[in-house]
Amino acid sequence: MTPHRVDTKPIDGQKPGTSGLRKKTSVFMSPHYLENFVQAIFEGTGGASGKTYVLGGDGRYFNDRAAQVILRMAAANGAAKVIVGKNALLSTPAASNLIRINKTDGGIILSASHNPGGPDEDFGVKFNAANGGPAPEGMTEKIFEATKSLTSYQILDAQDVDLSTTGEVMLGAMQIQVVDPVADYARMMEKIFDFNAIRALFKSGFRMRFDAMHAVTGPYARAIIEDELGAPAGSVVNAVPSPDFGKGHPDPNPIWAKELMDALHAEDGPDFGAASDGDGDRNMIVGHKAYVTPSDSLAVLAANAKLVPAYAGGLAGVARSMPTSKALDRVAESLGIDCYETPTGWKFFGNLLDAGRATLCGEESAGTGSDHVREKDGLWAVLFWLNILAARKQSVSEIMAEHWAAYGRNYYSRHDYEAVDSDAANALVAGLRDRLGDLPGQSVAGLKVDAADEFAYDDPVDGSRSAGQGIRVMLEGGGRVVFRLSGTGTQGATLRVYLERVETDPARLQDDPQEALAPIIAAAEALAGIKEHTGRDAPDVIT
Ligand code: G16
Repeated sequence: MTPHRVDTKPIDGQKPGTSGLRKKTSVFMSPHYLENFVQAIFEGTGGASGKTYVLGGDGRYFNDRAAQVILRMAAANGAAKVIVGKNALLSTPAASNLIRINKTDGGIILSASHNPGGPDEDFGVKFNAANGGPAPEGMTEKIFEATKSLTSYQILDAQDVDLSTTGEVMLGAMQIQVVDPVADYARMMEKIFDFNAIRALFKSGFRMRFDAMHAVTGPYARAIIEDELGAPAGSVVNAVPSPDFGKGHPDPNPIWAKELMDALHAEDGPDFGAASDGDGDRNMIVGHKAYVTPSDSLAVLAANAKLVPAYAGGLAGVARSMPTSKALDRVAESLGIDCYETPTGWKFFGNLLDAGRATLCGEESAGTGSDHVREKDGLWAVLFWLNILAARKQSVSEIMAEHWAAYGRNYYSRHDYEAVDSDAANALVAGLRDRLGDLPGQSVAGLKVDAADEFAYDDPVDGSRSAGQGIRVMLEGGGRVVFRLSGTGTQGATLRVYLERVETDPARLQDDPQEALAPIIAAAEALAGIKEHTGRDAPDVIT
């Protein structure tokens, strides 16, 4: 087994986005593409020599091949050890946990999250730092810089490593430890939640359906929800990870998890439904005939955190990404704790969690998590809800109704325009940016603009500044529109329009969100000229 150096040239466009580098699978499979990026990860983070890493992915097409390449490259670059999930599988939160409990130097996670998988779909690689969280911007910049000057990469000439059985094996001078992807994660969940209360809930006849969407959480959910907590067999569906996610789109929202929505809206449907995404960090929560938006879910978790053993002592603070609704802010205010507003991207929560300023964090994009790891965690959010349901002995819709009665309801929706021409999307944002100074005081579709800006974040822990994080327009009466271009798409641009309005009238708390938001939707169109710029009459996805 000889390490050798392969000559290469920089490849354009290897700039990590909101969450690592995501491209079409065929791009990642093209000559030197994966190898260049992995070498850049090593070089951009001070070299691999003597280091220990965690490695795993969501099982999508090319996951297995990419893992073998990365192992050979880690060995050739002098890494001391790689801890890898059996069959190269690890959910993102489980990888974060392994990085932390083994005090490794970081981890490489193979996933394009909720994007579909397959030879014609998407693949992704992200690097997580030693705290278990996504590489912060300073680090991804260094990785990107390294991609621009590569002249060679190092790889070992070797056979594939058998990753199908747990145990230790050597690859050249590097140790590989193949671990059960579920065991340590399940142990952590048991320490956080009241498993006995949840067991009693299932014993009482409570029915749930967890849709793993043919992705990585299947084995985790089966082991924890069915085997440990006693939910009847069959409560977890679509539980076997498949390389193309059963030809589906592993994005837990009412559109892509329609099967689950239908089941929960049937007369005799289960009491509780949940889903997770490709790599297990996102979640969707739905009660019987009651969909809970991610923003509302975050607020409910914060308001009920004391019911969970690990958070019974109270929350240090909470944080949400800027486009996430302000439902969380109202809970934080009543708890008397800080609520931080960060740019989109889990990496921005890392410093707040490390510094002990925030305990719970969340995003409108179906991500919720806490200081137990440094990633959002889909199954954790589901167990949190189960813990609350077990403690409160109420239905999801009763809990929501009481929550809105206490705090008001932040009607919220996100409209996505996908695969829009990039120039057109940039022109739309540039047009808004140019008018920011003039907007306050103007009336748009009958609503007065209170304030408008482009969001910039000054990290209170390390003082770094992240600018250009979305256009915000605040409307009279607590309404808000945010315009942002996604940082995770792989085709053209995705325009996200985030719409929000607060309602405190007790008689108006159960309206249809799209109807409740109609004035805000009209204001968004009037502000940005979405139809004119994108040529689209309606969004592709409404969540
Ligand atoms: C990633 C990030 C999230 C972000 C989401 C959407 O999630 O980790 O922080 O909210 O993308 O980002 P964007 O609006 O830029 O597409 P995931 O689950 O895809 O890793």
